[in-house]
Amino acid sequence: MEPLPAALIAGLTPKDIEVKFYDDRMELIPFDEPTDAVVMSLETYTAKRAYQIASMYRLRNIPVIVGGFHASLVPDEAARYAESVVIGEAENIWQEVIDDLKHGTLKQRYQGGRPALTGTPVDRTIFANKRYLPIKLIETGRGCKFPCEFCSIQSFFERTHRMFAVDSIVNEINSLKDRTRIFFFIDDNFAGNIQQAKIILKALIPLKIRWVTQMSINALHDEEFLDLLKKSGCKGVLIGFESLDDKNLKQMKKSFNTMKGGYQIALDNLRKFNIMVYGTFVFGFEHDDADAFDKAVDFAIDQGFYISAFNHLTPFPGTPIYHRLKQEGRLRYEHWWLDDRYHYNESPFTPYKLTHTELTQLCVNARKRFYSYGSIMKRGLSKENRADGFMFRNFLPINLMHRKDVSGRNGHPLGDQDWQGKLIEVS
Ligand code: B12
Ligand code: SF4
Repeated sequence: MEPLPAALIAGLTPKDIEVKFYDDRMELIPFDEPTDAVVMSLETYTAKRAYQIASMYRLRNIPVIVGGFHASLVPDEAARYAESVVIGEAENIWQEVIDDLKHGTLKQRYQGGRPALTGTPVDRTIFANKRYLPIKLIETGRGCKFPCEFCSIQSFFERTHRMFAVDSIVNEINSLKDRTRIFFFIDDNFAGNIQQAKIILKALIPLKIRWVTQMSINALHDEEFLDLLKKSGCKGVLIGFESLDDKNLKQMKKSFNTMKGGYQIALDNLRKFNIMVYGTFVFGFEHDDADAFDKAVDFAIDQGFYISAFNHLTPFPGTPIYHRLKQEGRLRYEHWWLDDRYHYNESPFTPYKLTHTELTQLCVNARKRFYSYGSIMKRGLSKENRADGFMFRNFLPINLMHRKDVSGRNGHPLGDQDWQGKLIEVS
C-alpha cells in the first residue's frame, strides 16, 4: 500500500525544495544520488533497516532526519543513528526543521505538537509510477482514548482522539474517488468519537464510495451508527478481539470489549447490516494455554469472519506491556527489533503457560486452520460474505493471499540480511 507518512511529509515540505521518494520495499535506493538531507519514517519493525540506510548516508556526511512511531517512542535510540529526531506529529514543526536545515542549524531533537486537523496536505504525486495496491489510504481521525496495555497508539497519542474536519475529508475523497476502487480509513479507531463519526458518515453517503476501516467493538452497540456505516458504503471493519478470556482482557485493559453482553451480541448487531469483519487475536497473555488457539479459530470460523489474524503478543517499546514484561524478566531480547538473533514471527518474550516456540508454532497452526480450504469455503458461503458483490469477488483472492502468508515471514530477519555494511552511530 502507498505509505501515507511519506506523502504527508512531502506535502508539508515547501515547494522550493526538490523532493524525491524511494520505497525501500520495492526499489533500490540510489545512495550516490546528490541530496542535502534524508528523511525517514520509523516503525519498530522497520527501524533496523532505517538505521542501515542512515549508516549509508553517514558515510557521505548527509544529515538524516527521522520521525514516526518508533522514533517518538524511543527517541534516545533513534538519536544514535540520526542527526535529528522529530518526536510526535509533523505538521506544526516540519517548517522549523526545514528552516534549520537550510541555515545549517539542524537540532538533534524537535517536539511536534497536536496540530488542529483542519485539512491534510498529503501529496500523493510521489507515488507516481510505482506499483501499489489499488486502495487509497485516508485519515479521518487520529489516536484513541482507550488504554490497551499492548498498543503503541495509546502511548504515542497519550489517550487522545481527534477527528479531521468533515470538509477536508470529503474534499480529499472527491479528489481521489474516480481512480479508486476502495478506500481504507486508516484511523486507529474510527469510532473513537461516535457522535462526531456519525457526522462524517452522513457526509459520506452522497459520495457513493466503498470503504473499510478499523474500530473498537463498543460502536457495534449503536444501531444508528451501524445504519449510517452501511449507508455510507462501509464494507468491512477490523475489530481487535484479542482474546476470548475475560481475565486476559482485564489484564490488558480491554474489558470494554465485552460490554453490553459481549462479542455475540455485538456481532449479531453488525450482522444485520452485512458488514464484513476482519477479526484479530493476540496470544501469549497470562491466561493463554494451548487450548486458547483452537477456541479462537473456532469462534472466528463460526462467526464467518471475512479474514482474521492470529499473532503473538508483541511488546513494542514505549508501551506499558513492554515495561511490565521487562520488569518480570520475560523479554528474551531487550531490544528485539535490533537484535540479530531475533526473526519475524518469533515471540520476543517468554510467555506464561507456553514456551516461546510453542507460542510461535500455535499461531502458525491457528492461521493454517483458519485459512484451510474447508474454512475458506465455509466462510465464503456465509450470508454476510456473499451479501456484497465487490467483497464476495475479492473474498477468495484475499483469503488465498493470507493462506500463502500463514508462515511466509517465519524466520525472516528484520532489516536487510544481505546488507554488507556496519551500523554507524552519529558521532
Ligand atoms: C495503515 C497501517 C498499516 C498498513 C500499511 C500501509 C502501508 N502503507 O504500507 C498495513 C495494514 C499493511 C499495516 C501493517 C502492519 N502494521 Co500498521 N498501521 C497502519 C496505521 C493504521 C496507519 C499508518 C499511517 O499511514 N498513518 C498516517 C500517518 C500520516 O501517520 P503517522 O505515521 O503517525 O505519521 C505522523 C507522525 O507519526 C509523524 N511522522 C511519521 N513519520 C515521520 C517522519 C518524519 C521525518 C517526521 C518529521 C514526522 C513523522 O508525523 C505524521 C503526521 O503527524 C498505523 C497507525 C497510525 N495511526 O499511524 C498502524 C501502525 C503503524 N502499524 C503497526 C503495526 C504493529 C503493524 C504490523 C507489524 C502488524 C502485524 N502484526 O503484522 C504490520 C507490519 C508493518 C511493517 N512495517 O512491517 C503499529 C506500529 C507500532 C510501532 N511501534 O511501530 C501501528 C502504529 C498501529 C498500532 N496500533 O500500534 N499497517
Ligand atoms: S482500542 Fe485499539 S487503537 Fe485503541 S488503544 Fe486499544 S488497541 Fe489501541
